Amino acid sequence: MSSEMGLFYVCVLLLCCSSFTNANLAPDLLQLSYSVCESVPVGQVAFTLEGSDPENDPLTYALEDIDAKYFRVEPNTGTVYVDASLDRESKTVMSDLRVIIYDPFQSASFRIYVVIDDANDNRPIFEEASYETTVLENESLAPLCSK
Ligand SMILES: [Ca+2]
Ligand SMILES: [Ca+2]
Ligand SMILES: [Ca+2]
Repeated sequence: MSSEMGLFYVCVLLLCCSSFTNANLAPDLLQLSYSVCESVPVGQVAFTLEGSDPENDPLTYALEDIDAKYFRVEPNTGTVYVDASLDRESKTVMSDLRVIIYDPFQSASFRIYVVIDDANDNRPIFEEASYETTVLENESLAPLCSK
């Protein structure tokens, strides 16, 4: 047997060994994009993470990266709560966000996107600082002004 063939068999053996020790497969995340309305207050449920695992291992969840500060995840259930007030007018999509799912042996990381849905939460903006109109002297002002 040539030394090259010997090396080949060693590699195959190592691959077998490493796949044996990795026999427990990493969990998967079923959904990568979510949406939550900007009107959902702090402390309320935003969405729920759902992982699956080939061995049905118990899973725990964590959120990481910059946009994780807006949310809090319950590690054992995957329920995600709003943790800082959301504002679609300043940020429409949270994309700097990763979910880490752990089973007892493995972990897996997934980048997720959270679209912030619009609520009608802004007063109308007047384009002019003041508006002028003409009112006749003998016209009743009752419908226009209130005391
Ligand atoms: Ca597993
Ligand atoms: Ca807003
Ligand atoms: Ca809005």
